[in-house]
Amino acid sequence: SASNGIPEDFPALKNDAFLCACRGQETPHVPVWCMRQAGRYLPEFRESRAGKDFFETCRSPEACCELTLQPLRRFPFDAAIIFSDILVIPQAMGMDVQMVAGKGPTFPEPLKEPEDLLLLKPKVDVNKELGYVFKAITLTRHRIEGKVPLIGFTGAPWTLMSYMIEGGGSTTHSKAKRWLYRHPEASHQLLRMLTDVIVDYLLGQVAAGAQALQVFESHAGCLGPVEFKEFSLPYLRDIARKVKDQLKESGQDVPMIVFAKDGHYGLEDLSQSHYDVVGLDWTIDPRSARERTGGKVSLQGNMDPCALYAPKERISEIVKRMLEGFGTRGYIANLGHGLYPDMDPENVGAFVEAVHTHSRHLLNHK
Ligand code: 1CP
Repeated sequence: SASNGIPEDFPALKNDAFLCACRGQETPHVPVWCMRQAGRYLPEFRESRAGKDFFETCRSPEACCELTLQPLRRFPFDAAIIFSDILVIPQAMGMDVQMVAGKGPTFPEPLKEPEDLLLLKPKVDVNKELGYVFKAITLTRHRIEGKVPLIGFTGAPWTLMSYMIEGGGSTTHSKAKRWLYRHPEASHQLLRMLTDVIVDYLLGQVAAGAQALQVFESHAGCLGPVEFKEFSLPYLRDIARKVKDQLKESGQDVPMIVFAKDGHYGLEDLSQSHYDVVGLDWTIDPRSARERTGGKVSLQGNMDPCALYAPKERISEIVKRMLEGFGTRGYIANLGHGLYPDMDPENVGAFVEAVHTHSRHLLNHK
């Protein structure tokens, strides 16, 4: 197995459009996937998850595999993302995290003061603490039968730090931001600890079979440009550098995507941070995103998820305009954030079809 250093014999990849687009290569159509494509908007997902604890599900490779494959049975997505959660990392570091129905992830004992850093494991053995994710990835990579590539992911250090201090979702993130202003050194210490675990975690995912990696900086938007440059960007860069350098040693190159939600002030910097792809939320205009990233990276995004509430014809028009804005090369269609539980699966199908149809048309008439 991968953990013995012997590569797994995985089925051959049949659709490489997503991986080609990550690398800026020409593709027959623009590839498309959706953040949270494995989720509660699918009745089969709700059925599989019914009555089961969220993190228990995350610890079951069979369950994660099934949930990852569900959206692929319905829609011709060009990539799959492994079912898991970003908060498995704080758990691996020794924190208790529960998924509370109607409330979301909750930490009964969040970090309060810098002394609390002593409660975290100083060294995390990712094979021991997160081996269940690696098993899920290996199993899923086999069961996907080479249909599409499998994406692994992690939360970025700042986003994970904010959950560990807030104790759950937050609108202001004021408890976590208090640390940045009041305890900058302890903040850097925590961000460094997280970065080290994340690097090992991503390398473990690749060894297990992940064919691309996405780093979610979901809480970039509550930082300003100055705080972003100090507390987010250096760690995002360090992660990509270390993962890429390590992989290079064994002759591997796995595309990496950074998604800093609402972090448009950091777009130029993000496009020069060793990532192959920059993911965008819907608050950025496609053409200006292209100009500001100057062809240095591929782009991913960025339809407003709420556009999926529109009638199908309107979705098709919105997709067409988005494709014209980004162009068909070095582009991966996606939403600007995840799907919501009340979205109609049929409209998700209409989105995917519109991307494929319009992009094929644009590519054939160049
Ligand atoms: O039982 C359930 O279905 C609960 C809903 C749910 C799901 C489907 C949660 C709770 N996590 C997940 C899976 C998940 N989480 C995936 C799976 C694969 C896919 O995308 O199809 C991924 C990539 C994540 C990543 C994740 N978890 C992020 C980053 C992406 C983003 O949304 O910005 C974040 C911030 C989380 C935390 C989290 N987990 C779950 C919820 C409701 C939240 C957000 C809490 C909050 O801040 O309010």
